[in-house]
Amino acid sequence: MFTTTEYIYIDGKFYDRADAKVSVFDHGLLYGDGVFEGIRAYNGRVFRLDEHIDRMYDGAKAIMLQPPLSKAQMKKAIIDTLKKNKLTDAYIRPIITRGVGDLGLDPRKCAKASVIIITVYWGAMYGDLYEKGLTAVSVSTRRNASEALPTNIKSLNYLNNILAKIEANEKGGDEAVIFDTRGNIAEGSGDNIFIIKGGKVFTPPVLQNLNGITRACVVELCPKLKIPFVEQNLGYFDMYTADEVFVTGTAAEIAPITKIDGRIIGDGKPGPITKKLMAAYKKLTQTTGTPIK
Ligand code: PXG
Repeated sequence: MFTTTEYIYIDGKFYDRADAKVSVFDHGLLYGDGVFEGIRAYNGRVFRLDEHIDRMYDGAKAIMLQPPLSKAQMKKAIIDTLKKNKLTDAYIRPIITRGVGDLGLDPRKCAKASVIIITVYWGAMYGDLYEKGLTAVSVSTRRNASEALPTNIKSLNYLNNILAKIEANEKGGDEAVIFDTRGNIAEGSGDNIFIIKGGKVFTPPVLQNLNGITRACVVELCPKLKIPFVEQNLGYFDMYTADEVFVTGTAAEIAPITKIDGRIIGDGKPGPITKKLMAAYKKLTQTTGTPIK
């Protein structure tokens, strides 16, 4: 999936992969104290760059983390890193950590936040599964409640999602379906979930999950393609009896799910509405975005 890259940005300097290191006293490592993003560049353009940076800075604000760069400086640093690595199609991982502190939790000990930008060449995440469909399994791990840690903060604390992924792996699924503590479908381990029934597209609201940027693209595309779209809470029954199911994410893009907990979805192949949305999303990623040059 990932290939080696030459240069990694850390606090204004570029380092070779082997020399790109952070302090063991960085609270990003010690406590998962920080925020990150997953962004993609297609065809020489960074897709939805402003939306990703806005989400990262909103998350930083929510955890009282002062980014050392303005949004404009962060975007420039991302573009510069892509240029330095001569990348036109890439996965981009900007990270803001709380920075170097001591062994106590108190973030006041961390004088300055750190910025890391990793860029790598990236192709399709799920290979031939875009044609075959993925197998999903519901997991016992619940999405951490937003009342405990707002799920809209894309923080460096991903253990909740990793536990879901481990469980999906153990159960032989490509992706997990995570429920919230109220019993509604929340999302996948790294993607949002949609179902289609009777020609309508449904997805849960963005309260107990991440407000996905790919999700927002689907919400935007539905009216353009004259597909009715409904945001509402969903449960097991809705998912098992759906005509089509798909997940969305920057890494996964739009990926069809054709089997969930042993139930075959629709006729077991990616359905027509999912395919229509996949084609429209592909066109969007190939033709829009912030130019790298
Ligand atoms: N929910 C969660 C929990 C996520 O982490 C999404 C939804 C989709 O959001 P976007 O904005 O990308 O449409 C994500 C995406 C991975 C991976 O390896 C995925 C994400 C982060 C890191 C890794 O699949 N986030």
